[in-house]
Amino acid sequence: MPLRINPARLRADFDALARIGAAGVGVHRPALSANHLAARAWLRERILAAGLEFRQDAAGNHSGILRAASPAARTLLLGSHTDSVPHGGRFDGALGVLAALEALRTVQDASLELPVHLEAIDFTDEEGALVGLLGSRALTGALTPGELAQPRGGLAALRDGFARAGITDPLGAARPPGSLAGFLELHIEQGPRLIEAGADIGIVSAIVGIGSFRLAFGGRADHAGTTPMHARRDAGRGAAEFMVRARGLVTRDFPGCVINFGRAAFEPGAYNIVPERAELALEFRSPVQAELDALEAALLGEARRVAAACHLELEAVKQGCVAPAPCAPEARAAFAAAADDLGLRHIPLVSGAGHDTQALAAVCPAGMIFIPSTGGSHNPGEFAEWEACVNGANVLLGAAIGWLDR
Ligand code: HGY
Ligand code: MN
Ligand code: MN
Repeated sequence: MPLRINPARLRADFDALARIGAAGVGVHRPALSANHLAARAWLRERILAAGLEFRQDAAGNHSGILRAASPAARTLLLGSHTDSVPHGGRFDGALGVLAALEALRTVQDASLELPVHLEAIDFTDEEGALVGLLGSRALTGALTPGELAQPRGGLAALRDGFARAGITDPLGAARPPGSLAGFLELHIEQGPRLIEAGADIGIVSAIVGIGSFRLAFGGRADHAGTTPMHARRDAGRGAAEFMVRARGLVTRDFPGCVINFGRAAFEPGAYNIVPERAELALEFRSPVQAELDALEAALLGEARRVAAACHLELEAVKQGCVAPAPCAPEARAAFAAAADDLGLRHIPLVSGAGHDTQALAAVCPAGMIFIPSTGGSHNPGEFAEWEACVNGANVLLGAAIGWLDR
């Protein structure tokens, strides 16, 4: 009889974690906030209560470890993230961390001897409240001093978060090359495709690349009543025109891509002052690096044209860029075999969301699965049926064990 997780134990953990930083039906646990640190303290307690080894690395990544007999064994990582977007959902990331912990407990309960150390990990700042994929890219050695010097969440937020969490040198989290046997992640789909296809499991084939810029249009503060319309250098007008034209550019010329302006801020920000400065948080995504590069160039060119037409200055500061990543064939095969063993219908999917898996893919075979979810995501209403969560956790467990037999 293949191993199965303990649904009641997983459910108890899921409900307990969802109460930490709860905001309505969702959660508000931005990376390294007090709510997030409370969630991590709870996770540490659950890891120790399970009799597993607890580890916190230099980037704050929290892990439970089930050691192999041989100290020289490599590590198979399972996990995701417990940080959330502001006022997000209770499934995004959390399900993957708890399913990983449940997989370790199930293997331990069965006294299964594995040839690898099995590690359930909660990566720091997956969502980018500070840097984005901070913990996973620190663990793989990809995080750079430059990213820490110019974090997309701002230096003050990064410093305050690190101070709260006692993180002093996140670059020290890099694992020795070759020490990782692989990485597997369970996540909700955060979109409609699995439900539309009537599938139980999405086996991710590739994960989009993500570029982000802080754009600022610079004009001149003026009286909103006495300054003739033709005489204004209105930074707000530049930002507004660019947002509309950028969306048109993507839908017309880059149909496989997406773009988002998550924040717009005008300064000085009064009803009766023509805005002097307009700052935009720009993010864009493509599953293909060359297309991501071409889209970046097209967007910056459009921003320059708008600035010139509106007699404005333009400041464009790159806030990070994560490469698209294919998922490892051996991970995809292990997930497919595990889903087949469970009689679950699976389809391949490209991920439009970024995930820690794409960071790990740079240093070891990495892959992930989705379960169907409704209510969108990055909002409190994201939801997954509990049966789907249990299916996903069992596929994660089955793939981890099956991986080692391959
Ligand atoms: O933004 C993303 O795609 C992920 O949820 N961090
Ligand atoms: Mn996530
Ligand atoms: Mn997310």
